[in-house]
Formats: sequence, structure tokens, C-alpha cells
Amino acid sequence: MDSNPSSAETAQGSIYVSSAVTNAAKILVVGHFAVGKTTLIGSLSEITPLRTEEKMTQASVHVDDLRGVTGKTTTTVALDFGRLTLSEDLVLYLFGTPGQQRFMQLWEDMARGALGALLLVDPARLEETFPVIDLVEGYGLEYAIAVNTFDQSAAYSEAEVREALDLLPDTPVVYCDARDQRSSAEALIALVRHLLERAA
Ligand SMILES: Nc1nc2c(ncn2[C@@H]2O[C@H](COP(=O)(O)OP(=O)(O)OP(=O)(O)O)[C@@H](O)[C@H]2O)c(=O)[nH]1
Ligand SMILES: [Mg+2]
Repeated sequence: MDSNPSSAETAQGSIYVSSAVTNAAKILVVGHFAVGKTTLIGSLSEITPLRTEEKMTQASVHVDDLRGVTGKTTTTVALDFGRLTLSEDLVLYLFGTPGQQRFMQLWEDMARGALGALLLVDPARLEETFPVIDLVEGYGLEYAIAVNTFDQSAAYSEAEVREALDLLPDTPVVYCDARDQRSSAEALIALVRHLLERAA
């Protein structure tokens, strides 16, 4: 047994789940290419997140659409994984799931047992969100929309996002900056509230 407590702690908390935690939920973090999935899980996770980042090569130039994306040199090739203890008795396991078509077979496993999905949206690339919504709905997952506002000038109102994405009135829409822990946590909490309301 490890007698040195500091070696079992990370900057954001313990690597072990508290013994008070009685409930665990699997949550997917989904969205199209380069929308901020890895960033959001990285800013939320209390453990060092598991990442499967690989350098993007010339081969992906015509596959992954880099229009409007600057400074991105890697992409997730399988999944992201992180953990967040949301309350004294609830821990969330976060699974970042690539939105590109070539990763579709992963969804079968990723969606299994998931309680819901936080669906990240870049308002400048709204059309890329439609296939992701189709997938989430196809797997029967409840979801909340987190608009990751990269460029303030391209910001759309909540009503515009709802209309463009043809959302149901009770689907939550929140705005977030995936780089910011607090903002990302608020987006996740909006999803969890929605899931609890649905379960009630
Ligand atoms: N300005 C801004 N940049 C962001 C935000 N979230 C992510 N980024 C940046 O956007 C780029 C893409 O973010 P990633 O987290 O790699 O996106 P991803 O969805 O995991 O990408 P793939 O796994 O390749 O599909 C990175 O350079 C991030 O730093 C945000 O909220 N605001
Ligand atoms: Mg990623």
C-alpha cells in the first residue's frame, strides 16, 4: 500500500474516488472535429486525463476540415477519458468521442451505458454538428448543447442556435469556454440537471 499521500494526489484532487461516492455515471463529450472535446475534458478532469492524440499529417488534410482552425497540430484518434467528482456522492466518468465519420464504430462501445452527452458546438461550423446530433439521438442519448465560443464576433443568440439546430424546447443550451474549468463545469452541470429532470 502506498503510505505517501502526496503520491496519490494530483493538482486537482486525489487519484482515488472518495469512499463517500455511491453513484457513478458515464458521460460522453461529443462534437465535430476540433470543437474542443479534448480541451474540455482536460480542464475538468481531476485525474490526469487519458489522451490519444496523434500528430496530424498531410494525409488528413483532405479528410479533417481545418478551415477556421488555427494552431492545431494533433487530433484525437480514439478517445479522451477523465473523471470529475461532482458532489459528495456522485462521480462522473467523461469519455471524449471523436465526431469524424471514420470513428463511427467507436460509438457503439462508447454509447453503451452512457447516461447522456455534452455536445460541443462551434457556432462558426454549425453544419458540422448535424451528423453528431443524428448520432446522439440515434443512440437514444439525452444531451445538452455547449456552444464553445471561439470567436465572439461569430456569436449567435440562444434562439438562433436552437433554430439552426432544430432543438427541442427542453434541450439545454449553454455557452462555454472549454479552456476554462469553471465554464466547462457549468456546461456539464446543465447536462446533469437535465438528466436528473428527465429521470425524475
Ligand atoms: N478560443 C478557444 N479555443 C479553444 C476552445 N476550446 C478549444 N480551443 C482550442 O481549439 C483547438 C482544438 O481543441 P481540441 O480540444 O483539440 O478539440 P477536439 O474536439 O478534441 O479535436 P479533435 O479531437 O481533433 O476532433 C485547440 O487548439 C484548443 O486550444 C475555446 O473554448 N475557445
Ligand atoms: Mg480531441
